[in-house]
Amino acid sequence: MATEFNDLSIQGNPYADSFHNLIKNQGANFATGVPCGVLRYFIQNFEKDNNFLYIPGQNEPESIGIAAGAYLGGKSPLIYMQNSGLLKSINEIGSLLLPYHLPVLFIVAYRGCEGEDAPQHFITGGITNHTLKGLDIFHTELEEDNIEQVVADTYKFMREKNKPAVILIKRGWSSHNPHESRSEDQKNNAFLEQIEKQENNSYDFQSIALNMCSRMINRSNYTNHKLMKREEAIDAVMDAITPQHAVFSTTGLISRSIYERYDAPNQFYNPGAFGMVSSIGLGFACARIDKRSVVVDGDSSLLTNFGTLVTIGNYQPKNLTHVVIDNNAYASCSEEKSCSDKANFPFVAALQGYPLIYIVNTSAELNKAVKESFSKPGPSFIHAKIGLGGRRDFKRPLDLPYIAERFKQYFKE
Ligand SMILES: Cc1ncc(C[n+]2csc(CCOP(=O)(O)OP(=O)(O)O)c2C)c(N)n1
Repeated sequence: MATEFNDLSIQGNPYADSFHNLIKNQGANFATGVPCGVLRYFIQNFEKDNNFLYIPGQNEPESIGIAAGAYLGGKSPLIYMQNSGLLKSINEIGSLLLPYHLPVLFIVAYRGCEGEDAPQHFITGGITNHTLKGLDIFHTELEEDNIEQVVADTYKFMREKNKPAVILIKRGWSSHNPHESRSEDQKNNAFLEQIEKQENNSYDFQSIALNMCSRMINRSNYTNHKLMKREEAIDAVMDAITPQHAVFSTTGLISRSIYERYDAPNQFYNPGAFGMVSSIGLGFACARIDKRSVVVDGDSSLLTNFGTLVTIGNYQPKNLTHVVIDNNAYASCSEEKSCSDKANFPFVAALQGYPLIYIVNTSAELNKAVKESFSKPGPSFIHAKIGLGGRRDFKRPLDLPYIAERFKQYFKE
Protein backbone atom coordinates (compact mmCIF):
# COMPACT_ATOMS: atom_id res chain seq x y z
CA MET A 1 0.00 0.00 0.00
CA ALA A 2 1.36 3.42 -0.91
CA THR A 3 2.37 5.66 1.98
CA GLU A 4 -0.16 8.40 2.54
CA PHE A 5 0.98 12.01 2.56
CA ASN A 6 -0.43 12.41 6.05
CA ASP A 7 0.51 8.96 7.36
CA LEU A 8 1.96 9.65 10.77
CA SER A 9 2.80 6.11 11.76
CA ILE A 10 6.02 5.89 9.81
CA GLN A 11 9.66 6.69 10.50
CA GLY A 12 10.80 9.06 7.79
CA ASN A 13 8.56 10.38 5.10
CA PRO A 14 9.05 9.73 1.39
CA TYR A 15 7.52 13.09 0.48
CA ALA A 16 9.89 14.89 2.82
CA ASP A 17 12.71 12.87 1.20
CA SER A 18 11.59 13.87 -2.24
CA PHE A 19 11.40 17.53 -1.13
CA HIS A 20 14.91 17.20 0.31
CA ASN A 21 16.33 15.86 -2.95
CA LEU A 22 14.62 18.56 -4.98
CA ILE A 23 16.00 21.44 -2.89
CA LYS A 24 19.40 19.78 -2.95
CA ASN A 25 19.23 19.73 -6.76
CA GLN A 26 18.53 23.45 -6.57
CA GLY A 27 21.80 23.87 -4.66
CA ALA A 28 20.60 23.98 -1.01
CA ASN A 29 23.56 23.02 1.18
CA PHE A 30 23.22 24.81 4.53
CA ALA A 31 20.50 24.41 7.16
CA THR A 32 19.74 26.21 10.37
CA GLY A 33 16.61 26.92 12.40
CA VAL A 34 14.47 25.99 15.37
CA PRO A 35 12.36 22.83 15.28
CA CYS A 36 8.62 22.39 15.15
CA GLY A 37 7.23 18.85 15.43
CA VAL A 38 5.56 19.29 12.05
CA LEU A 39 8.98 19.58 10.41
CA ARG A 40 10.68 16.58 12.01
CA TYR A 41 11.31 14.61 8.82
CA PHE A 42 12.70 17.64 7.02
CA ILE A 43 15.02 18.33 9.93
CA GLN A 44 16.10 14.69 10.18
CA ASN A 45 17.22 14.89 6.57
CA PHE A 46 19.35 17.99 7.21
CA GLU A 47 20.93 16.27 10.21
CA LYS A 48 21.68 13.09 8.25
CA ASP A 49 22.83 14.51 4.93
CA ASN A 50 26.54 15.36 4.89
CA ASN A 51 25.97 17.59 1.87
CA PHE A 52 24.36 20.02 4.28
CA LEU A 53 26.29 22.09 6.76
CA TYR A 54 23.90 22.01 9.71
CA ILE A 55 24.23 24.79 12.31
CA PRO A 56 21.00 25.29 14.31
CA GLY A 57 20.59 28.45 16.41
CA GLN A 58 19.00 28.97 19.81
CA ASN A 59 16.15 31.04 18.33
CA GLU A 60 14.79 32.11 14.96
CA PRO A 61 16.36 35.58 14.67
CA GLU A 62 19.75 34.07 15.47
CA SER A 63 19.18 31.39 12.83
CA ILE A 64 18.45 34.12 10.28
CA GLY A 65 21.75 35.78 11.18
CA ILE A 66 23.57 32.46 10.77
CA ALA A 67 21.90 31.83 7.40
CA ALA A 68 22.75 35.36 6.22
CA GLY A 69 26.42 34.79 7.07
CA ALA A 70 26.40 31.42 5.33
CA TYR A 71 24.93 33.02 2.19
CA LEU A 72 27.65 35.69 2.23
CA GLY A 73 30.13 32.82 2.45
CA GLY A 74 28.78 31.25 -0.74
CA LYS A 75 26.31 28.73 0.69
CA SER A 76 22.68 28.31 -0.36
CA PRO A 77 20.99 28.30 3.04
CA LEU A 78 17.58 27.39 4.33
CA ILE A 79 15.99 28.09 7.69
CA TYR A 80 13.29 25.95 9.28
CA MET A 81 10.93 27.26 11.94
CA GLN A 82 7.36 27.50 13.11
CA ASN A 83 5.31 30.45 11.83
CA SER A 84 5.34 31.81 15.40
CA GLY A 85 9.13 32.07 15.01
CA LEU A 86 8.75 33.65 11.59
CA LEU A 87 6.64 36.41 13.10
CA LYS A 88 9.17 36.82 15.90
CA SER A 89 11.80 37.39 13.19
CA ILE A 90 10.09 40.10 11.16
CA ASN A 91 12.84 42.56 12.05
CA GLU A 92 15.63 40.24 10.90
CA ILE A 93 13.76 39.60 7.65
CA GLY A 94 12.87 43.28 7.19
CA SER A 95 16.17 44.85 8.22
CA LEU A 96 18.71 42.22 7.07
CA LEU A 97 17.49 39.73 4.45
CA LEU A 98 15.27 42.06 2.42
CA PRO A 99 17.33 45.27 2.30
CA TYR A 100 20.56 43.35 1.65
CA HIS A 101 18.92 41.11 -1.01
CA LEU A 102 19.82 37.83 0.69
CA PRO A 103 17.74 35.04 -0.84
CA VAL A 104 17.35 32.30 1.76
CA LEU A 105 14.65 29.66 1.83
CA PHE A 106 12.28 29.46 4.79
CA ILE A 107 10.60 26.13 5.56
CA VAL A 108 7.83 27.10 7.92
CA ALA A 109 5.42 24.98 9.93
CA TYR A 110 2.03 26.59 9.46
CA ARG A 111 0.35 26.36 12.84
CA GLY A 112 -2.94 28.12 13.49
CA CYS A 113 -4.35 27.48 10.05
CA GLU A 114 -7.68 25.75 9.50
CA GLY A 115 -8.13 22.72 11.76
CA GLU A 116 -5.81 23.99 14.50
CA ASP A 117 -6.73 22.97 18.05
CA ALA A 118 -4.04 24.84 19.99
CA PRO A 119 -5.36 28.30 20.88
CA GLN A 120 -1.90 29.84 21.27
CA HIS A 121 -1.51 29.52 17.49
CA PHE A 122 -4.84 31.05 16.42
CA ILE A 123 -3.72 34.66 16.20
CA THR A 124 -0.27 34.07 14.71
CA GLY A 125 -1.81 31.56 12.29
CA GLY A 126 -4.38 34.14 11.27
CA ILE A 127 -1.82 36.80 10.36
CA THR A 128 0.85 34.61 8.74
CA ASN A 129 -0.39 34.97 5.16
CA HIS A 130 -1.13 38.68 5.51
CA THR A 131 2.30 39.30 6.96
CA LEU A 132 4.07 37.47 4.15
CA LYS A 133 1.98 39.41 1.62
CA GLY A 134 2.87 42.64 3.40
CA LEU A 135 6.56 41.75 3.12
CA ASP A 136 6.04 40.87 -0.56
CA ILE A 137 7.60 37.48 0.05
CA PHE A 138 6.69 34.61 -2.25
CA HIS A 139 5.00 31.87 -0.22
CA THR A 140 3.24 28.65 -1.10
CA GLU A 141 1.77 25.73 0.81
CA LEU A 142 3.38 22.38 0.24
CA GLU A 143 1.02 19.55 -0.65
CA GLU A 144 1.57 15.93 -1.56
CA ASP A 145 1.09 16.62 -5.25
CA ASN A 146 2.83 19.98 -5.75
CA ILE A 147 6.32 19.38 -4.34
CA GLU A 148 8.22 19.68 -7.63
CA GLN A 149 6.31 22.76 -8.68
CA VAL A 150 6.64 24.51 -5.32
CA VAL A 151 10.39 23.91 -5.13
CA ALA A 152 10.93 25.02 -8.74
CA ASP A 153 8.78 28.17 -8.37
CA THR A 154 10.32 29.09 -5.03
CA TYR A 155 13.92 28.88 -6.22
CA LYS A 156 13.00 30.70 -9.45
CA PHE A 157 11.56 33.53 -7.35
CA MET A 158 14.63 33.65 -5.09
CA ARG A 159 17.01 33.73 -8.06
CA GLU A 160 15.07 36.33 -10.02
CA LYS A 161 14.19 38.65 -7.14
CA ASN A 162 17.12 38.07 -4.78
CA LYS A 163 14.66 37.80 -1.93
CA PRO A 164 13.87 35.17 0.67
CA ALA A 165 10.88 32.91 0.01
CA VAL A 166 8.68 30.80 2.26
CA ILE A 167 7.30 27.29 1.92
CA LEU A 168 4.50 26.67 4.42
CA ILE A 169 3.98 23.16 5.75
CA LYS A 170 0.66 22.47 7.41
CA ARG A 171 0.31 20.34 10.51
CA GLY A 172 -0.30 16.74 9.52
CA TRP A 173 2.43 16.60 6.91
CA SER A 174 4.78 14.72 9.22
CA SER A 175 3.78 15.29 12.79
CA HIS A 176 4.42 11.71 13.84
CA ASN A 177 6.28 11.47 17.11
CA PRO A 178 8.64 8.51 16.63
CA HIS A 179 8.66 7.93 20.39
CA GLU A 180 4.89 7.37 20.48
CA SER A 181 5.32 4.01 18.82
CA ARG A 182 7.75 2.76 21.50
CA SER A 183 6.51 0.59 24.34
CA GLU A 184 6.23 1.95 27.89
CA ASP A 185 9.20 -0.24 28.96
CA GLN A 186 11.37 1.23 26.25
CA LYS A 187 10.36 4.73 27.31
CA ASN A 188 11.15 4.06 30.98
CA ASN A 189 14.51 2.55 30.13
CA ALA A 190 15.41 5.54 28.01
CA PHE A 191 14.40 7.85 30.85
CA LEU A 192 16.47 5.92 33.39
CA GLU A 193 19.48 5.93 31.08
CA GLN A 194 19.17 9.66 30.79
CA ILE A 195 19.06 10.15 34.57
CA GLU A 196 22.08 7.88 35.01
CA LYS A 197 23.96 9.88 32.41
CA GLN A 198 23.14 13.11 34.22
CA GLU A 199 24.35 11.68 37.52
CA ASN A 200 27.60 10.55 35.95
CA ASN A 201 28.02 14.03 34.53
CA SER A 202 27.56 15.79 37.84
CA TYR A 203 29.40 19.11 38.01
CA ASP A 204 32.90 19.34 39.41
CA PHE A 205 32.78 23.07 40.09
CA GLN A 206 36.41 23.39 41.04
CA SER A 207 37.79 21.89 37.85
CA ILE A 208 35.28 23.82 35.73
CA ALA A 209 36.43 27.07 37.38
CA LEU A 210 40.12 26.20 37.00
CA ASN A 211 39.63 25.26 33.39
CA MET A 212 37.78 28.51 32.70
CA CYS A 213 40.44 30.64 34.33
CA SER A 214 43.22 28.90 32.42
CA ARG A 215 41.69 30.20 29.19
CA MET A 216 41.25 33.81 30.35
CA ILE A 217 43.99 36.39 29.84
CA ASN A 218 43.42 39.54 31.86
CA ARG A 219 45.38 42.43 30.37
CA SER A 220 43.31 45.20 31.90
CA ASN A 221 45.33 48.08 33.17
CA TYR A 222 43.72 49.01 36.49
CA THR A 223 45.90 52.07 37.02
CA ASN A 224 44.55 53.51 33.80
CA HIS A 225 41.50 55.48 34.86
CA LYS A 226 41.00 57.10 31.49
CA LEU A 227 39.24 54.53 29.38
CA MET A 228 39.68 54.60 25.62
CA LYS A 229 36.84 55.96 23.49
CA ARG A 230 34.98 54.05 20.79
CA GLU A 231 37.09 55.41 17.91
CA GLU A 232 40.34 54.50 19.66
CA ALA A 233 39.03 50.98 20.17
CA ILE A 234 37.88 50.73 16.56
CA ASP A 235 41.26 52.02 15.35
CA ALA A 236 42.99 49.37 17.47
CA VAL A 237 40.86 46.61 15.92
CA MET A 238 41.08 47.91 12.36
CA ASP A 239 44.85 48.32 12.58
CA ALA A 240 45.04 44.53 13.00
CA ILE A 241 42.77 43.82 10.02
CA THR A 242 44.26 42.82 6.66
CA PRO A 243 42.39 42.32 3.35
CA GLN A 244 42.30 38.59 4.17
CA HIS A 245 40.00 39.09 7.15
CA ALA A 246 36.20 39.12 6.94
CA VAL A 247 34.89 41.84 9.26
CA PHE A 248 31.33 42.04 10.59
CA SER A 249 30.28 45.10 12.59
CA THR A 250 27.29 45.72 14.79
CA THR A 251 24.29 48.04 14.70
CA GLY A 252 24.69 51.75 15.36
CA LEU A 253 27.73 53.97 15.69
CA ILE A 254 30.26 51.12 15.59
CA SER A 255 29.26 50.19 12.03
CA ARG A 256 28.89 53.80 10.97
CA SER A 257 32.33 54.70 12.29
CA ILE A 258 33.95 51.72 10.55
CA TYR A 259 32.04 52.42 7.35
CA GLU A 260 32.97 56.10 7.17
CA ARG A 261 36.60 55.72 8.18
CA TYR A 262 37.59 52.26 6.93
CA ASP A 263 35.12 51.12 4.27
CA ALA A 264 36.49 48.13 2.31
CA PRO A 265 35.03 45.15 0.42
CA ASN A 266 36.03 42.67 3.15
CA GLN A 267 33.64 44.37 5.59
CA PHE A 268 29.95 43.73 6.21
CA TYR A 269 27.93 46.19 8.28
CA ASN A 270 24.81 45.14 10.16
CA PRO A 271 22.84 48.36 10.64
CA GLY A 272 19.58 46.50 11.37
CA ALA A 273 18.98 43.02 12.85
CA PHE A 274 20.17 44.29 16.22
CA GLY A 275 22.32 41.71 18.01
CA MET A 276 22.78 39.36 15.08
CA VAL A 277 26.25 40.43 14.00
CA SER A 278 27.94 37.55 15.84
CA SER A 279 25.51 35.10 14.23
CA ILE A 280 26.28 36.49 10.77
CA GLY A 281 29.97 36.13 11.58
CA LEU A 282 29.40 32.58 12.82
CA GLY A 283 27.49 31.59 9.65
CA PHE A 284 30.28 32.99 7.49
CA ALA A 285 33.02 31.41 9.60
CA CYS A 286 31.35 27.98 9.30
CA ALA A 287 30.85 28.41 5.56
CA ARG A 288 34.42 29.66 4.97
CA ILE A 289 36.78 27.84 7.30
CA ASP A 290 39.70 29.10 5.18
CA LYS A 291 39.09 32.73 6.25
CA ARG A 292 39.38 34.45 9.63
CA SER A 293 36.12 36.17 10.60
CA VAL A 294 36.25 39.12 12.98
CA VAL A 295 33.05 40.23 14.69
CA VAL A 296 33.00 43.75 16.15
CA ASP A 297 30.11 43.60 18.59
CA GLY A 298 28.62 46.01 21.14
CA ASP A 299 27.68 45.12 24.71
CA SER A 300 23.94 45.74 24.25
CA SER A 301 24.03 43.93 20.94
CA LEU A 302 25.56 40.89 22.64
CA LEU A 303 23.05 41.08 25.47
CA THR A 304 20.14 40.99 23.03
CA ASN A 305 21.52 37.82 21.40
CA PHE A 306 23.15 36.29 24.49
CA GLY A 307 22.47 32.74 23.28
CA THR A 308 25.05 33.37 20.55
CA LEU A 309 27.74 32.61 23.14
CA VAL A 310 26.24 29.14 23.56
CA THR A 311 26.00 28.58 19.82
CA ILE A 312 29.53 29.79 19.09
CA GLY A 313 30.88 27.86 22.07
CA ASN A 314 29.09 24.77 20.83
CA TYR A 315 30.26 24.86 17.19
CA GLN A 316 33.78 26.07 18.04
CA PRO A 317 34.65 27.90 14.82
CA LYS A 318 38.44 28.01 15.06
CA ASN A 319 38.53 30.93 12.62
CA LEU A 320 36.36 33.38 14.59
CA THR A 321 37.51 36.35 16.67
CA HIS A 322 34.64 37.91 18.63
CA VAL A 323 35.44 41.43 19.89
CA VAL A 324 32.99 43.18 22.21
CA ILE A 325 33.39 46.93 22.57
CA ASP A 326 31.77 47.45 25.94
CA ASN A 327 30.74 50.94 27.08
CA ASN A 328 28.06 49.59 29.41
CA ALA A 329 25.50 51.56 27.39
CA TYR A 330 23.26 51.87 24.36
CA ALA A 331 25.60 54.60 23.16
CA SER A 332 24.12 54.78 19.68
CA CYS A 333 20.79 55.75 21.23
CA SER A 334 21.31 58.24 24.04
CA GLU A 335 23.93 56.43 26.12
CA GLU A 336 21.28 54.75 28.28
CA LYS A 337 22.96 52.32 30.66
CA SER A 338 23.00 48.63 29.68
CA CYS A 339 23.37 45.64 32.03
CA SER A 340 26.76 44.64 30.68
CA ASP A 341 28.47 45.47 34.00
CA LYS A 342 26.46 42.59 35.49
CA ALA A 343 26.76 40.23 32.56
CA ASN A 344 30.27 38.86 33.15
CA PHE A 345 30.84 38.40 29.41
CA PRO A 346 34.36 36.91 29.66
CA PHE A 347 33.23 34.34 32.22
CA VAL A 348 30.19 33.36 30.21
CA ALA A 349 32.32 33.03 27.07
CA ALA A 350 34.77 30.84 29.03
CA LEU A 351 31.95 28.75 30.47
CA GLN A 352 30.50 28.22 27.00
CA GLY A 353 33.83 26.90 25.74
CA TYR A 354 35.56 29.76 23.93
CA PRO A 355 39.14 28.49 24.20
CA LEU A 356 40.74 31.93 24.45
CA ILE A 357 39.45 35.03 26.22
CA TYR A 358 41.20 38.39 26.51
CA ILE A 359 40.14 41.17 28.86
CA VAL A 360 41.57 44.56 27.86
CA ASN A 361 40.91 48.25 28.48
CA THR A 362 43.65 50.01 26.49
CA SER A 363 43.98 50.36 22.75
CA ALA A 364 47.50 48.88 22.76
CA GLU A 365 46.32 45.71 24.51
CA LEU A 366 43.21 45.50 22.32
CA ASN A 367 45.33 45.73 19.18
CA LYS A 368 47.73 43.09 20.54
CA ALA A 369 44.88 40.76 21.53
CA VAL A 370 43.23 40.94 18.10
CA LYS A 371 46.54 40.24 16.35
CA GLU A 372 47.38 37.40 18.75
CA SER A 373 43.97 35.80 18.26
CA PHE A 374 44.69 35.41 14.53
CA SER A 375 47.49 32.97 15.19
CA LYS A 376 45.57 30.85 17.70
CA PRO A 377 42.64 28.50 17.28
CA GLY A 378 39.37 30.21 18.21
CA PRO A 379 36.71 31.06 18.79
CA SER A 380 38.46 33.87 20.66
CA PHE A 381 36.60 36.39 22.76
CA ILE A 382 38.03 39.85 23.33
CA HIS A 383 36.30 41.96 25.96
CA ALA A 384 37.34 45.59 25.46
CA LYS A 385 36.14 48.01 28.11
CA ILE A 386 35.71 51.56 26.77
CA GLY A 387 34.30 54.88 27.97
CA LEU A 388 31.37 56.87 26.64
CA GLY A 389 31.49 59.86 24.31
CA GLY A 390 33.06 60.42 20.92
CA ARG A 391 31.81 61.46 17.48
CA ARG A 392 28.21 60.71 16.53
CA ASP A 393 27.84 62.28 13.09
CA PHE A 394 29.12 59.40 10.95
CA LYS A 395 27.46 58.73 7.64
CA ARG A 396 25.35 55.62 7.23
CA PRO A 397 25.92 52.76 4.81
CA LEU A 398 23.07 53.30 2.32
CA ASP A 399 23.56 51.01 -0.66
CA LEU A 400 23.09 47.77 1.25
CA PRO A 401 22.63 45.37 -1.74
CA TYR A 402 25.90 46.69 -3.18
CA ILE A 403 27.72 46.16 0.14
CA ALA A 404 26.47 42.56 0.42
CA GLU A 405 27.26 41.69 -3.19
CA ARG A 406 30.67 43.37 -3.01
CA PHE A 407 31.48 41.35 0.14
CA LYS A 408 30.20 38.08 -1.35
CA GLN A 409 32.14 38.54 -4.59
CA TYR A 410 35.27 39.55 -2.70
CA PHE A 411 35.30 36.27 -0.81
CA LYS A 412 34.11 34.13 -3.72
CA GLU A 413 36.10 30.90 -3.86
C1 LIG B 1 15.47 45.71 17.46
C2 LIG B 1 16.11 47.04 17.67
N1 LIG B 1 15.90 47.69 18.83
C3 LIG B 1 16.52 48.85 19.05
C4 LIG B 1 17.32 49.40 18.10
C5 LIG B 1 17.97 50.76 18.32
N2 LIG B 1 19.41 50.62 18.52
C6 LIG B 1 20.31 50.96 17.59
S1 LIG B 1 21.86 50.83 18.10
C7 LIG B 1 21.36 50.36 19.63
C8 LIG B 1 22.31 50.19 20.77
C9 LIG B 1 23.54 49.49 20.46
O1 LIG B 1 24.22 49.38 21.68
P1 LIG B 1 25.59 48.60 21.74
O2 LIG B 1 25.47 47.34 21.01
O3 LIG B 1 26.01 48.51 23.15
O4 LIG B 1 26.56 49.53 20.91
P2 LIG B 1 26.86 51.08 21.18
O5 LIG B 1 25.74 51.86 20.58
O6 LIG B 1 26.97 51.27 22.66
O7 LIG B 1 28.15 51.32 20.48
C10 LIG B 1 19.98 50.26 19.71
C11 LIG B 1 19.24 49.83 20.90
C12 LIG B 1 17.49 48.70 16.89
N3 LIG B 1 18.27 49.13 15.91
N4 LIG B 1 16.87 47.52 16.71
